[in-house]
Amino acid sequence: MTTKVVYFVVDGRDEQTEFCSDDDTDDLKETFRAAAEAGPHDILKLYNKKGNLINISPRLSENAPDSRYKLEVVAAQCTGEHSTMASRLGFDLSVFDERLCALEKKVFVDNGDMPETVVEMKAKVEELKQKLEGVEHLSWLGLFKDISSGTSLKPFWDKQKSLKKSEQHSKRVFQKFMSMSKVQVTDEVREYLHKPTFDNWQWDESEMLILLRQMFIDLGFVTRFNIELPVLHNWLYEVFTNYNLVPFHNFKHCFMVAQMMYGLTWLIDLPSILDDIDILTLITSAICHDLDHPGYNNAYQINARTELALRYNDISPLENHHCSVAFEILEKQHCNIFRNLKRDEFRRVREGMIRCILATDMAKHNEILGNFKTAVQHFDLNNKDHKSVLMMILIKVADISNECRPMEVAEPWLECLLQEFFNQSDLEKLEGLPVAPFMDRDKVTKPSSQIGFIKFVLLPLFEALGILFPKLEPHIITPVRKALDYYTDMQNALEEEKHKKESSNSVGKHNGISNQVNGKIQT
Ligand code: BYE
Ligand code: ZN
Repeated sequence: MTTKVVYFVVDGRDEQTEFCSDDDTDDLKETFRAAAEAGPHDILKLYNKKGNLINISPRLSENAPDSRYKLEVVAAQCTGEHSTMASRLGFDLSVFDERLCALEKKVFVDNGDMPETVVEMKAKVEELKQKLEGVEHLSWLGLFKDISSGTSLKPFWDKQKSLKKSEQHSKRVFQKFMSMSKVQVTDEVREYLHKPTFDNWQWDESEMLILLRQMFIDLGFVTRFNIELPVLHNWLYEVFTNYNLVPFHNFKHCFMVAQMMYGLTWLIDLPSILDDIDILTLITSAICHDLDHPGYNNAYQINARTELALRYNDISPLENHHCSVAFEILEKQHCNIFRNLKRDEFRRVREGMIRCILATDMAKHNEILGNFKTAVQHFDLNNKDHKSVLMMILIKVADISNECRPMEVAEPWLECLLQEFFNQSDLEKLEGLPVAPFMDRDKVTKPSSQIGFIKFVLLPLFEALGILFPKLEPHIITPVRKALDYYTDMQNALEEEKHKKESSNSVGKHNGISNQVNGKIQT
């Protein structure tokens, strides 16, 4: 075993190191890294006197102080989309953090006391971490341009592509759908499909296509409007492929809204108060109401000045888009379920669908509910405006009705919604756009979001509809009140847990809330 000494210069400083020929290469690199004050992701380059790049290894030849090697540090390249600003800057604070923690432990065990320097170092790392987190959202100012140029985040439209279903997946669903299309749906399932307690999580997408087809058959649309079955299949499949792979506003959400509309149709016996064109309008609107949703809401579209916001001048960009895609699909004759409608019938369906789909913009909520409450006072089905606002309320109710469902059905939907919201707020932080507090993963919990939403949005809306249709009370109002109790209990349990943690003097950064989205609350 021979001991070697090498001399080198780094950053204008003279340094030297001693090592053994059978030392570990990584250990030696670590020594050089320390001498260069480099981070774990930095690239080290060692040059000899001739300016040739040489390998850092224990086989490195010894040299003399007057023929020093030259050590250079190159900031690490950032290729990952998810890399933080810290790692883009060439160091990863979490590694320092981990190392310090290990050091802290060791020192504490060995010494029984914490040296001032370690405490100081920890505070420094924490301070630096916070500073970086604090400016990370300012990336849009271009402050970090040179660091991230060429390697930075993918542009928005690139991300969009990945939201699209793969052809392979879509084709498999279509094949399964077609292979089942001759199969009879049992009376039991047809009956179950009428109920707001229907559990979507038990069915796959091709089965949902079959069930949507069944709704068209059982409502008598296929015969009444002379809809050819192959056209219905093509249309349903086209609708399916035009829903994106986003956590919430996906094809399953479309199915659930359509199924709730279908359930309401039977529960309040809509055919006795509306004509078949109106019911066709309602069910078709429900199926089309979120077509091609990108998973980011109108506020994002407007603030980020997306193509959609530009096209629709900030006026309900998403809802205008959903509706436009719906009619683009219907323009293809092999998908046009309305192709045998009379000109006047088509005109009415189109007008109605545009009205219903645009009514799903929650920015219009108070206006629509206000109009409905006024109409309810002396409701008259012969009044066109009354009928129109009733249809708008029905699609709105179906759209946000998850909490009417049994808890096992509703709660995963809330998790999907929060996931979509968190994805948006993460992107907004990254792009330096305004973030709505209800979307912020640091501010929102399942109960905190639902308690207010149920009290101030769901109950007033459902109760207004309940005045016109008292029969609905046990189906939509009672379960929502139960959901309110459920989330109130959850809130209390969370508060208690927080207090317990605080009193046992282990106040940490995590309050157990952020875990909720993926896991169930532990009480
Ligand atoms: C709404 C608007 C857009 C998309 F964060 C979805 F508390 C919704 F505000 N929906 N749909 C169902 C909902 C629900 N929003 C909320 N709860 C629902 O059950 C509240 C939200 C989680 C939040 Cl309104
Ligand atoms: Zn929707």
